[in-house]
Order: sequence, then structure tokens, then C-alpha cells
Amino acid sequence: MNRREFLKSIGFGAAVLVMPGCTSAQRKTITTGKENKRLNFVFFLIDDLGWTDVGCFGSDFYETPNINRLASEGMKFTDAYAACPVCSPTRASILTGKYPARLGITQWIGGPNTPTAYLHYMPLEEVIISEALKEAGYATGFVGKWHLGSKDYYPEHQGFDVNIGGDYSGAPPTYFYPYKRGNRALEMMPPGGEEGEYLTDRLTDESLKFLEANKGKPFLLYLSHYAVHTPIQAKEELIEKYKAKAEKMPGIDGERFTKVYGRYKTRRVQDNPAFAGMVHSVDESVGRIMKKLEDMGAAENTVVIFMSDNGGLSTVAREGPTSNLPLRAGKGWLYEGGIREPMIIKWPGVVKPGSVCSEPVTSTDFYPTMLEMAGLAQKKKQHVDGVSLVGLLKSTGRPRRKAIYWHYPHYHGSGNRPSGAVRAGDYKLIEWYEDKSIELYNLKNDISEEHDLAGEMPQKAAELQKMLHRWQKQVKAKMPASEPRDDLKVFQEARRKQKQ
Ligand SMILES: [Ca+2]
Repeated sequence: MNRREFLKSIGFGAAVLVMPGCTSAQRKTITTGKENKRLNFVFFLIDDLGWTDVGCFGSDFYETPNINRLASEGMKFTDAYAACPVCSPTRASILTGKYPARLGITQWIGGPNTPTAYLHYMPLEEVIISEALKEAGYATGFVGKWHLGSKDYYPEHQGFDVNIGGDYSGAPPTYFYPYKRGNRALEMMPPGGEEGEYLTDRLTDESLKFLEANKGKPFLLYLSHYAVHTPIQAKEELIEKYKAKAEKMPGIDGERFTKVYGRYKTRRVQDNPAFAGMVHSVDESVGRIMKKLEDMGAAENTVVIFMSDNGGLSTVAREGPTSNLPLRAGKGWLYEGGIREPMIIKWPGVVKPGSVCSEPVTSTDFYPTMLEMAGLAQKKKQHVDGVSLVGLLKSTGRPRRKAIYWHYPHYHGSGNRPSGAVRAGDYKLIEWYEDKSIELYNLKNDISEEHDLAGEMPQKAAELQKMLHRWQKQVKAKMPASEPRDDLKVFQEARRKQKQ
């Protein structure tokens, strides 16, 4: 597949580009209010799932029929972003409607506090989306990965009636029952389970129980899968299935990796059978939940959202499990591979099935969107960085926003250095904090960020850099301390030892 074919396959074709915003939607009235039928929400948050890690966003190796069906029943966002290229900050941005820089949660919690100190928990004072919905009478269920602070900050203290499996950690010790390794066990798992049980399946089982228990009530199910984060572990039969598929794939011409930065390389192909098995199990989870909604008679009254928290893990010193091509780099970077996500929203009766939206949107936007969908008052002092996407979903208007911003003042094991970025229209600027050097890209012509335009278009670059600096001041973004190199040295040292 060449790039044009690829872009076409993910809905980036000419028809979408000439039409700003989104393809038109049916304008039916939703059935709320009089019928006393409140809109339910199921929010699938997948961990480390890259932009091209599902079939409907371009993968021809991973099989995701259920996620593809969700896209065919809803709206696919081609330019949707995570607010950060690592876990915790994006998670906090979804729940609070605020940029990670404003919250001060700029790093994955547990990660190095240098060169920039960050907040290691999501404050209880934040009135998060679960609290807003609970206040409005919703049953609220949290299942899966939390990674937003220690015990006092767990989901049950943040407006969730139920917390299954959500603890301080960013990854399970293992994906297999009893989810223990050495001294470390996944907390908050209810009793039960058996040998061979797989975490993604178990979290789905628990979600089905939550849905069953809350039949007839308005509900929010926030199913935050640990998958497809490391450790890369899948069910044996799925590994075998994808091994056989990988063996039949045409040989890779040339290197398995493409160079990104010095010794950090990004994977060229998607061919890892265990990773494919993990994606497969996530897809089954989506299918089982959708079937349950249908069986309960709730499908027509339930909004289903599908999102990931950062780009696919691809750019690492050792071999990364996936490839984000044609996007540059992966998790940990502010290049598109680190932040662009396969986002889908199904809103029955409102969103035209199979529609595609190319408007840039970001993870702070879910909060005001969900409130507006539910017919609830906006909490303007809370979700200050989010804009409602309801106009896009109904094709009645585009959000009034000039730009989307990122702030990641940290080093990352993928090779990233402290940086910030802004996207305004088709242009994106990245600033490297160590030396204030910049790169400018036109994403419409150059989705792979291969042609730095900073030299050719100094005025555009200066304009975007000024916007970025103004925003940093506005949100009081913490910048790296003046001597920022310590943890990079530690990382490089560890790498050197690994090589020996
Ligand atoms: Ca993640």
C-alpha cells in the first residue's frame, strides 16, 4: 500500500479534505427528556494503542472486526490527539477536561521527577467527569487501569461507585491470573478467577456484571484496559494464529527499522504476534460489551467512545512491539506517532453511521462533550481546556479553537527530549526545551513530519512559537530546571550496560 492508498483507507481521501470539519450527519432528535431515557456512556480507553493499530485506521495485520463495526456505526476522528505522549497526563486530561500542563501532571506517575518536578496524583478537588455524572444520578463504574495516584486518590474517591482493578500502577505485573509477580499483585481485583484467565477478558467479564447490575439506570462504564501496554503477553492460541499470519507476510525489503533520531529507531512493520493477540482481545472486549448493550436493549441509548492514551510503543532502544507508520516515532514523543489516536464516537440516532471527521480534537474535549450529550449543564470552571464536540458530531458547527497544545518537559525511554508543541490548522511546531530549537511541519502535505519548514517559513514558525509561549505562561507550565541532564545520563548508562 502506498501512502496515498493508506491515507485513503483511513478516510483521509479528497472528499474529506475538501469538506472542512466532518461529513454530514443525520439530524434526528435524540430520545431524552420526555421518555425519561437518559443517555448512557461506555468509554473504552485503551493503553498505548497507536493510531494505526486497528483495522479501520489502517492495520492489515491486527484484526479488529468489532472496533471496525463501531466505526461503521459512528464517527471516526482522523486527527484526534492525546494531550500527552505518556499515560497518566492524558488520563487526567480526559477525566478533568484540563491540559496536563495546567494540572502539573506532566509525566507518567512514578517516572523521573527530573528535569521537571510534576504532581504525582490527580487532586481530589478536581470535579472529574464521573463526579459530574454521578451528581446527575448516573451509576458510575471504573474498570481497569487508573495510574493517577496512590490509594487515597483511587477511582472510588473520585466519583466512581465501583473500582475494579484500578490502582497506582501503569501496568499489570502479568496479564495472567492471579495477576501477581514477585511481591507485586494487581490491587482492587475482586475475588474469583482461575488458572489461565486473561486480564482483558476478566475486565470485560466484570464490566458485563456492572452493566447487568445497573440495568434501567443511566450509567457510565469507564473501561480502561491495561492492554496493550507492556508486558506484551497474549493468549497462546492468539499468538499461534498471528504467528501463522506473520509467516505468510511478504518479506520486508531492507531494514526492519527506520531511523528516527540517532540510535533510536522506529519499527517499520506490524508483525508481532503477541501484540496482535493483545489487540485481538481488546477487540473481543469491544464486541462483547456492544452485544451486551444490544441484549439489554440499551444500544440505541448508549454513546460508545473509543480512545487511547498515547501513541503506540514503537521507538525504543530495544525492539518496540508495534509500528505507527506513516506517523513519525511513537509513545514518548510529540511527533504524531506519540500523540495521534484512533478515536471513534458512536452516538445512535445522531451521528451518521460511518462518518469521518478531520477536525483536530484532543482528549480534554470528552468532558464537555459528554455533558452536552447528556443534556447536563457545562462545568465551565472545570473543563477549561476542553471544547464540546457535539457540533462536529451533529455536523452543525466546528469548535471555536485556534490551536491544540502539548507540554512534555521530560526525557523518555523512547529517546524523547523535553519539548512542547502546538498544532494550528495544518501546521505543527515542536520546540525542544534544551536549546529552544524548533521544527515546523505542514501535516496536510507531510503527515510523516519529514520536511522541516522552520527555515523556509520563518514567519509561520515565529507565529506558532509565540502562541506556544503565550500558552505556556497562561497554564503556568513548569519548565525543566536549568541542569536537566541527570536522568538522561542514568538512562544512557543503563542502555550501555544492556548492550554489553
Ligand atoms: Ca499509555
